[in-house]
Amino acid sequence: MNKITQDKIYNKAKEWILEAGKTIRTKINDPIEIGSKSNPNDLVTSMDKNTEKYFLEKIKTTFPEHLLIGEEGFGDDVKTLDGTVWIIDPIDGTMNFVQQKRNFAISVAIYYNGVGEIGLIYNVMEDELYSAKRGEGAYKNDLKLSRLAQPAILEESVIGLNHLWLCENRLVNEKIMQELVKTARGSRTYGSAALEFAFVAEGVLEGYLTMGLSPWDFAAGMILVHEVGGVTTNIAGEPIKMLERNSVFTGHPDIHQRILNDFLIKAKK
Ligand code: 2AM
Ligand code: CA
Repeated sequence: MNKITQDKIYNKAKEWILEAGKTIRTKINDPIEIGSKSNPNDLVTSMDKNTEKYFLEKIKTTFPEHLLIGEEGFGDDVKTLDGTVWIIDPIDGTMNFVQQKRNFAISVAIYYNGVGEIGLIYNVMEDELYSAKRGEGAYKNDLKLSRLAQPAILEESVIGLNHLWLCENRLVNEKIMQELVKTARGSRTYGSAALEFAFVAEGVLEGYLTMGLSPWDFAAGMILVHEVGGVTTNIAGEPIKMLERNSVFTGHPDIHQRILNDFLIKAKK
């Protein structure tokens, strides 16, 4: 994608994500319809659906040839990443949105022929926009993110992971995961994959591990992390399949390598 096209799409995506976030903030205390999807704790609300429809309408009017993959299914039935494809999670961290009215994000990624060109993650209630264009680094609002340029060691790092990793589960040996938590300086669970990716790009989390994410949860975050020199793979260290559900491990390159070698490879069931 050439620079002029990249800038044109970026400017629109930024305008729309800020506008969508403003609408959510305005309506944050209105009554909402809450339903569930794959399991009783996998929530969806009228706000998720309306926000996705807002992006669909804007994209199809402004860029009729672009395709959309959206969590709530209003977009296109996309089978390949040929052409320009938007991958959107209208609300990432829906449980936080419902229960806490904070700690959720809108995630927007734009891929061109399979290459991540633009990543935007908007922490709606904090009014903090994480953004990246391919080849130009990543920003939190106007601040360029650069903490991943410094070396990192696990003993002084904070790692994001869901507490279910530490309970009996089918993917990893929980005892080894408990050792990881004890070895790191601290662990955190924020409940929004997009925000956890943004925090890795910012350098306030040195790593984030999760068992199962869909393209809309990781598409923008991977671009942000890549732009600051971070690494994203599945928990076996293999490349992410962009159109499938994957386990995901993203982080500072030093921490990614250490956790993979010293913990994840041994923990695999
Ligand atoms: P969501 O809020 O957009 O559904 C919660 O730990 C994180 O995992 C959120 O980013 C959530 O995204 C994501 N997630 C992915 N699949 C999920 C599922 N089946 N149930 C709940 N959260 C899921
Ligand atoms: Ca969502």
